[in-house]
Amino acid sequence: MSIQFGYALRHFVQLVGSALVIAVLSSSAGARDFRSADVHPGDYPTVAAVKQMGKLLSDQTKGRLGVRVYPAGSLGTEKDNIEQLKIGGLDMMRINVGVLNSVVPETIVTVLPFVFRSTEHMRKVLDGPVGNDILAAMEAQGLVGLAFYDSGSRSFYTAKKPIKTLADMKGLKVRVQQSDLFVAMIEALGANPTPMPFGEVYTALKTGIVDAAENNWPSYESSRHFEAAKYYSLTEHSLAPEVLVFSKKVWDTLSREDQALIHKAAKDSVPYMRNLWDEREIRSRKFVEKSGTQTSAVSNRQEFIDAMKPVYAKFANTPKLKELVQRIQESK
Ligand code: BDP
Repeated sequence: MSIQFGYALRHFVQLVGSALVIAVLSSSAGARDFRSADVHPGDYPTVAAVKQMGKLLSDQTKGRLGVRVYPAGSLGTEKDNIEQLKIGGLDMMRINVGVLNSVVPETIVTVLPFVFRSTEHMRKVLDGPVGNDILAAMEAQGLVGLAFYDSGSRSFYTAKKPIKTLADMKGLKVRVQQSDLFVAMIEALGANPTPMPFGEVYTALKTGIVDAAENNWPSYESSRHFEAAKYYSLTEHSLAPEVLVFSKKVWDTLSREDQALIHKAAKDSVPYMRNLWDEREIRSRKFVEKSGTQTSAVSNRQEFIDAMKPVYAKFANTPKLKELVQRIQESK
């Protein structure tokens, strides 16, 4: 037997073997666990909430349907997950809207700087008709939007010195999500954006590839970015939420009843998530401040608001997006 043939045979046996394992696992007791991806670790509020969604679904169907979360980026980056979802190689994902901006333009309006006046305003908008319209817009892109989760507010953190004024942003190398809107926001502040996946940020900060990044308290804490960038400056420039998205390819194979149950379980996990979130924001902040993080306010938040305004015209650039922005702003 030639070496190549031996190798090919072994490879074939391995493939058949793993296919059998998957078949056996997925046929156990007739139960079906939808696979859901998340970049955060097991104890993060988004992961815990998707597990809760799975529990609700399993209770409703007496164990026939459930959700299995693959945490900590074990199924790849968020960008990879979008592609996997589109082809039906993955059933579900919990993802930040930022990465969806180029795929579903309607998500842009939820990322725009300072578009939400408060957490309350954001929750109200996303729970209402505007939120539903954005979720519905995903369908045209092969995605089924199920529900929004909170992600708090994003602020900048830096390795060398705190950001106190807009001038401090000048020339700073800032990591952003892989989103053109985030890139433009950083440019509008006079800094240099570097888009990269979440999993690469810790090393980028540690090695000086970037000087800064921006995120909410829980992500800053759980990713241990606080070890590499100890100045956290409260710009609170975006409340870009999290979203639960199902693969339309897979969705279309399910009965209407099962689709409704999945939808309901997702929606019902939202209050559970928000409780975890509110508690975690406080805990994460306390933890990092105890570990050396120095938090400061910016001296004039208005200069950040004014500097970032031009991105509205550039990104909310269709009648549909303009209308969504207006509805957000008019919502009390
Ligand atoms: C976190 C989001 C996560 C993003 C990450 C990022 O929960 O989905 O991947 O930010 O900045 O807040 O990439």
